[in-house]
Amino acid sequence: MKNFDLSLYLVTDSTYPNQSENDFLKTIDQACRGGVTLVQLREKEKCGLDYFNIAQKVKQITDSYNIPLIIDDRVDVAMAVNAAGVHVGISDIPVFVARKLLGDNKIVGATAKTVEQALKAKKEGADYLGVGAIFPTTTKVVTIHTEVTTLNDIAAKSNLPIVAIGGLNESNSHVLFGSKANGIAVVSAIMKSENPFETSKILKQMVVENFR
Ligand code: TZP
Ligand code: MG
Repeated sequence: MKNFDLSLYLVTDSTYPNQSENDFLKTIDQACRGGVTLVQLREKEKCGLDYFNIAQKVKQITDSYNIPLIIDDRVDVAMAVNAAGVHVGISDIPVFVARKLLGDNKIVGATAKTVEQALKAKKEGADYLGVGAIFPTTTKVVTIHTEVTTLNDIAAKSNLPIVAIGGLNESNSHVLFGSKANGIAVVSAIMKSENPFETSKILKQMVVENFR
């Protein structure tokens, strides 16, 4: 069954300088132990083989914590490692195609920066929407600023679960308290943390106590 919790959604980054593969995997492991509820493997530069290989390793970790693994962009990689689903953006395989390829039992997430994009994603079969960037981000991404009011509008009109993304951390996520976001997606807050276990624990508690 398709069952997922957007409370604390870790999006990975394996491209930091001086980060070995082992460091990368250890960070994900610690984050899972700290309370992350969903993991998205996000690789923008890897070839298919390297994406597949790292996805298999990350899947071993997420499986051991019973946390769903989402693959960014690549439906083929998601299928190849039997991931829980895929996340697609505006320039990726369309939501309806991802849905057709993966079937109804897999999670298809989509990026939406406007109500129009959100309604299209919903119509095509998206299970949740990633909305942002709420704050400026240091993570390599092409994005635009999204107001919390826009996020609320997207949630109200699409009636889909929403995860907020973009520059979020423990000192600024309060802007989302009382919003229609179901949780936060973070890259650097956890991936760059000295203690990903503690950071995840703190973020998780904050979301559980203050989000809907
Ligand atoms: N989409 C919108 S902002 C973003 C993505 C993938 C990056 C978020 O990274 P960080 O480090 O949490 O700001
Ligand atoms: Mg994408």
